[in-house]
Amino acid sequence: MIRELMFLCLLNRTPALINIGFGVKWKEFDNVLVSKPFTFEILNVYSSTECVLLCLQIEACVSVFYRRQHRRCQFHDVLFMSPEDGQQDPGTEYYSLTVGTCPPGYVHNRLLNICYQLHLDKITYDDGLTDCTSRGEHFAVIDSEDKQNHVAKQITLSSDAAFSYFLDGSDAENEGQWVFHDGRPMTYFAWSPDNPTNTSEQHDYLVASRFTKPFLWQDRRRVETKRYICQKDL
Ligand SMILES: [Ca+2]
Repeated sequence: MIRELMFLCLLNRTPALINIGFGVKWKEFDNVLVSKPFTFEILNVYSSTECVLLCLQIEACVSVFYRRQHRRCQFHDVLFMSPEDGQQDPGTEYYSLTVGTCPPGYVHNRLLNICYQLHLDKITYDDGLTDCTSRGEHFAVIDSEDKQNHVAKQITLSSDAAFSYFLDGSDAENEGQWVFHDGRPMTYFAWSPDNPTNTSEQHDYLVASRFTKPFLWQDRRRVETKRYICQKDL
């Protein structure tokens, strides 16, 4: 619950924008370093501004940790949501990048052209979808292995991974014919072993399951409660 409240606080506050364009400074991470795998790092970077601009040049870069005392710029392809995961490291600053119409606080993977938020409250499919659509969004569309791998990594590294997430995709209209929210047929699938089950009626809704890492899919019922991911079209 504490983690969820902290996450909500992070989302509800207005991040401080630094004055060079696209970097959003996450003040909660000041002097905290999340020591989880970074994609790579560049040394002899003399300012956080330069670090953010370097991230901007790399499409896969979602966020950066800048360690002033070491002049070290570390690039991540995920967004960290809680400084609880980090360790004290004086002089560390954290920035995420959201470019164009992707709002601050969202995960923006520019390489995959996807902009989304993880929502850590557990609710039904209908309630989650209502929340997404209230902002003009939909559940996250996973239509490639690259997106599946990215989102699975984002879930694993940025939140308590012991929960499953609703994604976009359903075969409620025609059993076995999976379509996205806009009716587009799904052609990529990352089913868990022995899924889809269709063991009873209404197993028609896509879930990234905590039971089969890295968050492979199951067909679940809309009345179950899960976390969920909302995606904003760019
Ligand atoms: Ca079904």
